[in-house]
Amino acid sequence: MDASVKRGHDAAESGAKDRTILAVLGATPVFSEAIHVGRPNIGNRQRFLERIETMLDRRYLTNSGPFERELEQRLSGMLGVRYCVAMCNATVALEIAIRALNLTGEVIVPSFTFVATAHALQWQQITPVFCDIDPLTHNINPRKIEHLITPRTSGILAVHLWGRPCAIEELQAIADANGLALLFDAAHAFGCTYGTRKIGGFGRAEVLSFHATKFISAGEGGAVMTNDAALAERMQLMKNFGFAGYDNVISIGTNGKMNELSAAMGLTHLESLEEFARTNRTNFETYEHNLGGIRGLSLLRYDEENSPNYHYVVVEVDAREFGLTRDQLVRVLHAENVLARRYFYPGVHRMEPYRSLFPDARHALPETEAVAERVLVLPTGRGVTTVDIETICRIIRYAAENRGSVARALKETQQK
Ligand code: T4K
Repeated sequence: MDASVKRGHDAAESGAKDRTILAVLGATPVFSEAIHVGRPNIGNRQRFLERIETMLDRRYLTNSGPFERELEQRLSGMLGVRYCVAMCNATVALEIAIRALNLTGEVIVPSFTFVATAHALQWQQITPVFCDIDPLTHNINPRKIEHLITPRTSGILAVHLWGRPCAIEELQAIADANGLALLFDAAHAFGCTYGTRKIGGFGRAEVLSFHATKFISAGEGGAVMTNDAALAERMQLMKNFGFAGYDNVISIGTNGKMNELSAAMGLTHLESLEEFARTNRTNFETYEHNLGGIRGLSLLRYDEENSPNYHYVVVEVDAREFGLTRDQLVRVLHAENVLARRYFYPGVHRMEPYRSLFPDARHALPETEAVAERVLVLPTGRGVTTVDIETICRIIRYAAENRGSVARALKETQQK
């Protein structure tokens, strides 16, 4: 029996269903092992091992190897985008795309994202100018962009958060009207669409992540997708120190190459894409069914029209209605070994170096601040079972129903 399946059975058999007490109220944690957000999806082991054998046989481990090139071709074909430049991770891919696009000065970016989005700019002395989000979509709010544009602004870096596409047309119109480059951080959006068009082909370029915790993983990995031949060529050079051939360096560069081990894993996981998507969807529906009717707790919905990958199960906690704050609920879940995450708390503007550089940023980011206090990401993927999810939902429901005693117990433990 798969470890996670066994764990689910244990939880069910140990009476999780009828538990009248939570770990924060003194009971034994319902899960004996931690349940993580971001447990990697693992594809066909045999196919992966065969590829590793092939890699060893041909003694080609990195530097534009056959698997890396095959992955680039597969991704271009699949997403209908002319060029794909595979990289070692999405952070370096963002840095290289930003540099190859000649972005300078200031770039407008949401603060409600993983810190890498802003770091990729600041790392190269480009100022991230934080823009507020739309509280419904959690994506950058196009209506808040124009007043942030200054003579130093060179681009907009938008994020398709949770795999839900940004307001792409509005963003493109603003970029065009102001002569700005539009770049997308599509780290969450692999396999998703904007209506009928696949994410990957919008703006000047889009950046994908194949980190271990992502929908399709290469262990570590990323890629930049673009329809611009000259841009793709610049990025291919930049990811390999600027080498155009033996002993011939023709541009500034770094080491952004994807190694063959990662490419082999990426290719293998691509073959399981539909299976992973099905699991994510079933998990999402299990959460939807079991969290229904809990006051003050809302599950972030996906629009079928945009072919969601359902890779993130995101809930928002309205503390007044729910009776506990999001952070109190996190403590309840962590006590049960359910390591729910507060992505992307507290907002990049409250992390260093941005907190020191822009101490007043929060005044212009009211929606970011509010959403960062409400959001909680729950475990999904193939590492959790339906029974695990039902148990997690029961914990949440029970906490809501016993909010008074839970709040008192949490206060007492905090005072100790
Ligand atoms: N843009 C956006 C919008 C992003 O979300 C990200 C990355 C990037 C850009 C940059 O992409 P990359 O350069 O990474 O390709 C994690 C990931 O490290 C990060 O890739 C991801 N976003 C972010 C949302 O989540 P942490 O700091 O939360 O990771 P960590 O180590 O806490 O891992 C999450 C959980 O997953 C752990 O509790 C344990 C579990 N886990 C993790 C790994 C790596 C496993 O069970 N096995 C594993 O192998 O950032």
